[in-house]
Amino acid sequence: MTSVVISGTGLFRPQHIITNAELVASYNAYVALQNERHAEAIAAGTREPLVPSSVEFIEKASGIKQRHVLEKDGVLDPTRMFPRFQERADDQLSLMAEIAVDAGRQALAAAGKRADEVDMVLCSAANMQRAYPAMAVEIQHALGAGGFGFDMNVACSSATFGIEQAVNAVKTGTARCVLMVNPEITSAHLEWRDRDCHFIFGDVCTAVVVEAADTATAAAQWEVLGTKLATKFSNNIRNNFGFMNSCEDSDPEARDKKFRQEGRKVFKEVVPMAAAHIEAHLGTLGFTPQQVRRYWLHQANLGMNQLVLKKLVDREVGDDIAPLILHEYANTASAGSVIAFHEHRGDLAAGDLGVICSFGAGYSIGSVVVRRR
Ligand code: CO8
Repeated sequence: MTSVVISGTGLFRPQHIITNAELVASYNAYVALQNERHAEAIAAGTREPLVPSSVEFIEKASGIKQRHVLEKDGVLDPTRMFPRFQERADDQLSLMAEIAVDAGRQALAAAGKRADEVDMVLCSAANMQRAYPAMAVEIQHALGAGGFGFDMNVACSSATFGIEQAVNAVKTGTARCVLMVNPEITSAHLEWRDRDCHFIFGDVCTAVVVEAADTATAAAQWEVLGTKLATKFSNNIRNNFGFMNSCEDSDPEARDKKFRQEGRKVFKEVVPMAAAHIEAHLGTLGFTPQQVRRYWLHQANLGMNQLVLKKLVDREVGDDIAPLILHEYANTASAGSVIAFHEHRGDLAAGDLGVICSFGAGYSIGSVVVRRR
């Protein structure tokens, strides 16, 4: 069976940063405006006043300190609270494709590959900018890649599920070199006016090159020893935005239909699932969790990652075993574990074992066990 490697990764990081202090100041200005607007109803007891957000809560509950975003003025404007993007003509590169092309080029350069050597492009993300033509086909075209491309979405597990599709395509001979990209424009599908979740997400794009070991020339390669995917239906993280919304005649005053979650339930239910999933996956490959040199975990919540690791290795571990990127990037949906892998793998030695693992909506869990060559 063909041995398959990850030979390069890339990361597009938007230039704008929103700190927790900026975010909370804007949210609290929105709260003051709303409470003023509805002062009579609040005084009459027919409406609950909105409650301010706080930096202390955000940092304690999540570990997030800031987030990168593609556009910040619109998000921070208390009379708007979502990014301001210029609509582009059909003959211009779309925004999602633009950030994917940037990350994709970096990954190809790291792998020492030309775009025309790529014969499969996978665009795998929690939301697509449009239904069709597939984002992956536009990215394939913009890069000058060959073969074919398609889109896929498994929310926060889109990247690990994408890596498995790439690995299988190379193993079966469907493709020789796959570029898998995760453009996550979370700022456009976050309800910034919801105190429970306004702090959670940030924008980025990650890219991964997967190819047969016998074609790989990169100095550092990561052999994929195995992949394991699992899903279990849950309503605790949902995005009801979709093409049928305009036919449903819903209440125009109702909350934005995009991201919402029962954060506590997700935390409690997903932690044991993720730990058991990783342990079982390692077991099928003949390894124990203690033998893993590094875990590049999904980046949703600091406490969540600490608990997953505690269940796995029965002790507290630090950044050297499970690096965190959450404080800088926030939750970047499917890109989080790939950012951790991109930024924190250079110090590992040949033979070292690592696990890339995502968990999120669906529920979905994906793990990729790799060994440095
Ligand atoms: N400021 C101050 N106080 C607040 C705030 C705030 N902003 N928000 C809530 N509070 C208050 C609450 O009102 C509550 O008060 P009380 O105790 O008086 O009722 C108290 O703080 C505690 O609230 P919570 O129970 O909600 O707080 P938690 O400690 O549970 O922390 C978290 C909330 C951080 C959300 C936490 O539950 C968490 O991280 N859970 C895991 C979430 C997770 O992993 N989700 C996966 C998400 S992503 C995914 O899979 C797909 C996403 C696709 C992309 C979408 C892009 C937009």
